[in-house]
Amino acid sequence: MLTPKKSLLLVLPTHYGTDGKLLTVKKASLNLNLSLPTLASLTPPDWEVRIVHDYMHPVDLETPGDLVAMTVLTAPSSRAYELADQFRARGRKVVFGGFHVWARPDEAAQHADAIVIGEAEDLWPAVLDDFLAGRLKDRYVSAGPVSLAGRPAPRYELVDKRDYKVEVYPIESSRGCPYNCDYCAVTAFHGGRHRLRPVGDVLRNIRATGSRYIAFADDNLCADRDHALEMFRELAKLDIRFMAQSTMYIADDPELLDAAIKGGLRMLWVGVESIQPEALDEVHRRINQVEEFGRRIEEFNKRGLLVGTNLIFGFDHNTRETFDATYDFLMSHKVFPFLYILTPVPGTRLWDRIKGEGRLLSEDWRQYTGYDVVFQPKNFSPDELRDLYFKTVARLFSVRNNLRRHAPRIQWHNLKETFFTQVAGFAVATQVGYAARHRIPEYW
Ligand code: B12
Ligand code: SF4
Repeated sequence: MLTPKKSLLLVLPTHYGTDGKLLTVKKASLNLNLSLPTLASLTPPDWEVRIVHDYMHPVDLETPGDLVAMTVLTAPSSRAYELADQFRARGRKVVFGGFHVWARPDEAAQHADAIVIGEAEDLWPAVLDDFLAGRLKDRYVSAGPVSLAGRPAPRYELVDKRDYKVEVYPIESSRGCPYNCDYCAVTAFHGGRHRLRPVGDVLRNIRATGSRYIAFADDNLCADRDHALEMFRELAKLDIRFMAQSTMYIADDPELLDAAIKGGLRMLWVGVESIQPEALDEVHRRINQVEEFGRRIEEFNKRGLLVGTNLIFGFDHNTRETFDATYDFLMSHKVFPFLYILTPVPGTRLWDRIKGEGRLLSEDWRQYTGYDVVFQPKNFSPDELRDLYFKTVARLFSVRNNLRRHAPRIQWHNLKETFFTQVAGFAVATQVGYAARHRIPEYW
């Protein structure tokens, strides 16, 4: 007789927006979550696995699942705790993992039957075995950076494609980052090591998606030049289109940049973070040379790339003038800006400093979205900073500015070619602009 399969419910919790309401959307633009398809791929085949994205399908507490596991970042942690408490009140066992659990293990442990600190690869099968044997431990701690070689392909088929406007598959070619900026949790979490996946494994994963559209989840795709170049040359044989994050240094290396584009790079995210050198020094972001920004962005623009730039407001060196100067800079370079309010996330050096200086105003994680002010800024009141931020985003993403940025690059006679970047970019930009104008939570 066949034993019935055990079932595992994997949950991506949503978060609360700046309006205090739980954020739910009918459809989001892109699925970039890789944690749950990865966890599913590490789960033995005798388990039935289901993935729920709470953003589109607020979790039904009656959903079957002998075991419930959630991935927990800081902003969605309040929602994760709420859901876990309700599941546990119904007698269900809950396991947590992810960055917030690593940063705040004692807090997370109050809401779960077990927590996993660090990477899942070498621990997850043991957690499941312990659950089946009725001896789940309170805490599992990863022994250190795992090897990325020979890992199975993430199980994307468990994510409902209909929840997303553009079909794109997140893939990793490396983990960690060789740099160590004060506001970033990556280097501390990954133990300061930048690890590579063999190029053959990456290609195998890409082929397994059956899609041409890929988003690299790496923090810095080109941190290892030889690995990146080898991969780009192989990608060129697959006829795919991809988006990725890299430092701006790739602009200074035409051989690498051209190989990336030949391999299918169409949208590049770079961390500008601030156009003020003093602000970058303040958070020990030593890799950006402000005087080179314009030239480097032009290298990307002249090759037809859509350039997404992350920028942060709220540094001690920011003044009211910073907002207008940043607006002018971004408009003159026609980049696709993503703007955040500086947020001291637990587990980072920025958190230690702000807390140590007595400037932390809130430890309510619902506010840790990057769109709210949780610490006392130096040159503004929290309300002023919030106000200037929202006004700048709304200005940058006005319908007119969106059109000015995207329309010239759309090849109307060949929408298929530009769909992935310009048309999808335009769709995201419209959503961000709307959210900023109405000051409602944003999930793209
Ligand atoms: C892709 C990405 C996104 C995507 C998708 C996010 C998502 N929820 O999946 C998007 C663009 C939507 C996004 C948004 C944000 N992000 Co983000 N993002 C990333 C990025 C670059 C890659 C994540 C990834 O796919 N990694 C690969 C997977 C396989 O690794 P993983 O998720 O860490 O999972 C492993 C372990 O952590 C563990 N694990 C994870 N979950 C679980 C669960 C269980 C049960 C177990 C056992 C184990 C386990 O096992 C996995 C395998 O080893 C990371 C940086 C990074 N290097 O991780 C930042 C990062 C996760 N993001 C971060 C932040 C701050 C944000 C935003 C707040 C930014 C903003 N202001 O908008 C929002 C918050 C979104 C939200 N509401 O959750 C921070 C998180 C810090 C924190 N403590 O929360 C990170 C670490 C970046 C940083 N510089 O510090 N992000
Ligand atoms: S370069 Fe990017 S990923 Fe690396 S430490 Fe700085 S912010 Fe984090």
